[in-house]
Amino acid sequence: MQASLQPRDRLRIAVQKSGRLSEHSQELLAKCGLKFRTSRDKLFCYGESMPVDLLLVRDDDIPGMIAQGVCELGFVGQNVAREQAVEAQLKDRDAGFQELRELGFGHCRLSIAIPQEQSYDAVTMLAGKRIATSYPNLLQNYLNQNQVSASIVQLSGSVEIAPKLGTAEYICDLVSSGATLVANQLKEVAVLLESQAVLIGSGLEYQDERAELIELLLRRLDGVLRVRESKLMMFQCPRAKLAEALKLLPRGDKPAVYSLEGSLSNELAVQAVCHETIHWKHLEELKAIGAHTLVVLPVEKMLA
Ligand code: PRT
Ligand code: ZN
Repeated sequence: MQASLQPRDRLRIAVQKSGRLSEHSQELLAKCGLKFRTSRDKLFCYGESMPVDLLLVRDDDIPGMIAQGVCELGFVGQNVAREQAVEAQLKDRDAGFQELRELGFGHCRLSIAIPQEQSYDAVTMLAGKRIATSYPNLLQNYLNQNQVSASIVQLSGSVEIAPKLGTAEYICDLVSSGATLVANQLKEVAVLLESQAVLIGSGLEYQDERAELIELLLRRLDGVLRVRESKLMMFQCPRAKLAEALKLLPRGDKPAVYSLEGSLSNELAVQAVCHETIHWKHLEELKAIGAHTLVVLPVEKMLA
């Protein structure tokens, strides 16, 4: 029997111990109502509010830990998840994990960069070059898809100095602001993957308490992700302008409409949860057709 399918009454979630994703991952779990007691070795945190424990590990280990059944869920960069999924695919075996949700933080891209003074007009220019990367499988996949043959120099860090050291002509690395590339006189020429943090899970159907815990957590997580960009918009407008006003609202849930001072009043109050950013332009357009007393409020929790 697979380790992960042996009955267990507590759920385990793996997050990065220290690094770019740690803080946001733990914040998100806190918003889902999870509280942990940090243990002395700081690798295992006991869940106090629910039977859910936290494992603090290196990000690269998280997909494998799920595949081995050490934990059920994990927060990791899509770049790490895809690299390991593509590796499994290229070796014709099952990755043992699935992406469950995109989490909206840790945004970056995996890109090819070349020395600033060189020109680049097509992927064929990679042919015969040495490209340094920590993502050999994603790069190989990209080269295969474009039917280009190049040699991959696998490095575990400091990829950006490879061209200067002469170990490779080009690099394939994560970029967010682009400052590291500029500092190393490199320029981004192709994007292989747009990445962000994702929640991954085993995709197994558990027959014990874990099934319900996962379902509950996903429901809460969806609520948290949904309200992150959401705002409650309230305003008043003449009854005759209601249809026009509703068309001007950013995307959101069906608005509630109330009549003021009894049903015969010509003034209506509208309340809408919007899931897109509400810009000043939205408010000004509403005001221009006769809406007034426009208020935009943050949403803290929501159960749709
Ligand atoms: O110790 P552990 O193995 O857990 O940590 P790590 O060093 O492997 O990971 P860490 O904390 O550096 O990154 C964790 C995850 O954050 C990555 O897998 C990505 O999903 C995400 N992320 C977001 C980034 C970046 N932005 C990023 N800019 N990861 C790395 N970088 C590096 C990049 O490699 C390059 O060296 O930052 C540099 C480029 O940044 P800019 O802003 O100069 O372009
Ligand atoms: Zn790592």
